[in-house]
Amino acid sequence: MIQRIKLHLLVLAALIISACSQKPKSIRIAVAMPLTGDMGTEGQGVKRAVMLAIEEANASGEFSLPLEARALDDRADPKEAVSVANMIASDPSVIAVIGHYNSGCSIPASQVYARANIPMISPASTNPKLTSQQEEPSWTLPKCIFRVVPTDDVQGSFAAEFVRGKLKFNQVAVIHDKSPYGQGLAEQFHDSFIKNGGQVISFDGIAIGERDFRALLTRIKGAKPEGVYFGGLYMEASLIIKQARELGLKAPFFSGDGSKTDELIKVAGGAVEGSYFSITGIPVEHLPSAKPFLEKYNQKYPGSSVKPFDHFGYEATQIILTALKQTGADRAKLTEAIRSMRHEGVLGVTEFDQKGDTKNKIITMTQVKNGEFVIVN
Ligand code: ABU
Repeated sequence: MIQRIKLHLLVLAALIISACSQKPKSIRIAVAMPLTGDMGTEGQGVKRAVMLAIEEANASGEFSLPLEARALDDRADPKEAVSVANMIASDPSVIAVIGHYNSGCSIPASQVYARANIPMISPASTNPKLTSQQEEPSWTLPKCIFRVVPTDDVQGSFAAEFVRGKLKFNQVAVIHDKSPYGQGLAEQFHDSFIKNGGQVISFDGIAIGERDFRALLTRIKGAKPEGVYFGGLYMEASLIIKQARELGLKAPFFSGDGSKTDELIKVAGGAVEGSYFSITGIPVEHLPSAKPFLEKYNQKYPGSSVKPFDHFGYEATQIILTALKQTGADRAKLTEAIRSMRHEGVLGVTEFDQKGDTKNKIITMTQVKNGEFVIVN
């Protein structure tokens, strides 16, 4: 009996030694996005862009091991995002993460990645806290959180200055979806609009997933705002615009980068005509440096329209691949290489500041005209 136990222990030890000494057969980059639900359309776009970059890298012959994307669905749910982050952190073949999409997911997940010193680059999350938390005295983890999009303090102020300074509106109503992104952006807009001499006549929160906004919109209509600003995502934005127009609330509608997608036009239809949406960066179709990306994307994915954050996802992947060429597959070394990188690619030049934010601060205002987003500022 004792002999048999000894034999089993020996076999077990041999298996463990063999597993530990096995060289990885591939290098993985995780893509943590909402891949289902309302936001699934947007996350799937980023996933397509990341896979395109990885396919090109494999074809280049510049990497010693095959590269793979490991895509995981966070369902735009913060709890699911943390669960996904734990799965990623415990996969030794994952060297970096592209994600998450929603700030409400990125912020809690980032702490999991930091504990494992896995570099994370968000292509879409714009709440300032995602990176600024790394500057807090209580932050003792590696500073491995980055993003390639400008933050909501920049975007909220830009939108408020447009509404107040360019359109000369005096009084607006503000609605938000109570998420870190939506509420944060609405607060930035609110503060900047008031700082510029405007008046915010109401400030209300709705819930993501809510479908009937008529009671709130009826109250707002009674207050006669010159404009309505919404901080949140495209599904709620579409329904708010539709229901506002049905109720005869005709004041122009404004929102941000979480609402600006062709899905909004599909849901809201003609009701969205004339509405304004600020976006991070320059629309991809107007970006000369993104022309090769667009051609390759359209060739690989015929029939799939490029979503607003796809080129950011592609660029984030290129940054990781450039770092990988410099350092090899070492999470900590990759973080340092990304931090000091000057990357020239689809977005032009990307460099990161102390916090891990891109130094690019461009915001563009678009307006829906004849069913298309047109640049107006
Ligand atoms: N920035 C657009 C929406 C994603 C987010 O920050 O939650």
